[in-house]
Amino acid sequence: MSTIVAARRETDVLEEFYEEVRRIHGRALWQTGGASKKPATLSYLWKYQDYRPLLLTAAEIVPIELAERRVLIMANPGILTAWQASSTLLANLQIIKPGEVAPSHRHAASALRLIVEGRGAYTAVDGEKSYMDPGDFVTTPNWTWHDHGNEGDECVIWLDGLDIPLVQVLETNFFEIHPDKKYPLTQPNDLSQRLYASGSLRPTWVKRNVLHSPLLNYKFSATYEALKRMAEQTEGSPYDGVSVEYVNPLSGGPAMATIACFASLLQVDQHTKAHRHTGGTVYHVIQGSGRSIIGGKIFEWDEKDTFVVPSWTFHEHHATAESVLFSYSDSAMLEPLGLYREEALEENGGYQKALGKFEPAAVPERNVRTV
Ligand code: 1HN
Repeated sequence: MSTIVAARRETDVLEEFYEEVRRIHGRALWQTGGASKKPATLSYLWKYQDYRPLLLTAAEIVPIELAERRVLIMANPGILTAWQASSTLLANLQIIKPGEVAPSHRHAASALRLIVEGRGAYTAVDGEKSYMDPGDFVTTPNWTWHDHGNEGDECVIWLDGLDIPLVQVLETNFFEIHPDKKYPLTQPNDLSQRLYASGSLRPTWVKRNVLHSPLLNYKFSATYEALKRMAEQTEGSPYDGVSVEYVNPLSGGPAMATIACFASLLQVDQHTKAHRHTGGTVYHVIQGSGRSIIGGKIFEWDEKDTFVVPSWTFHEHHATAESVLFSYSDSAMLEPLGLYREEALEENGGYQKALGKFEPAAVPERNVRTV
């Protein structure tokens, strides 16, 4: 028998074997590509100037009763669900008009708000109400009742971050609507700020809760002041500038079990070095302007823009004005699971060679459902 015929026989035998495995809903591991599959999260940037007019239009034409939460999703075009910013996190913009209430509900997913513009809106979480100002970072830990309202005279817009994709993958997603529009207020407004905002003084009568921060609202005024005070003495991290984590004041751990949140101050013309780490990270520009090089591509950002750095992707920031970047990431979970790793770029003095500029992805066909 010729070697060619023998080889063909062997191929036929293998094909037949794979077909038999498929018939029992199996796959041969060595045929799957396994761990070498590329992650789907793309480095991506959403411009606030694109979103703002559409949010204002939504406020005109979509009643809050219909939407429950009037939210536009910033969807990563690399991910087929078409509703998540990274493999584990959502990034949305929510608008609420004067006089409106987004009714009380709770879910297994953890959520955060970063206020983008407008004053006079509040979030109430498990009976405590807090009014929110631009730049404030507000926690909604998982399974807490929360409603939002706008008691001011202008529209209020904020960034919502949620870990729903993670909770869905774990098949642990629960959701409940409260029978009342507003959950009853059972605490003085901003009690948690009085108890915990000092950070270094722990009320002794309160039990430690390591799962999530008891502080509802981390005021921007206090965060900014702390960052400026630090920046008088240090340049901070070579990769993130003067960067702080919003921690749980009772444990020193992340603000929420699944989401770690940070604020970084970059000086005019500060250019951080490139590093990469596990943990997909969503950045939001509280103030300032500049560019980040992410995976070799230049992303130009302005105030209120949002961008995502996928896990294990080199990134560095170059501020062209004094800038404050808010960020949140799934890294909170990674360290306890032994999955956190970090690496500095060695070559080229620690800076990436930019290979081009970010371009928005092509828009898919209308109404193509890709879920
Ligand atoms: C949600 O409950 C809120 O409570 C915002 O404000 C955005 C996106 C997906 C699912 C639930 C909120 C959300 C959300």
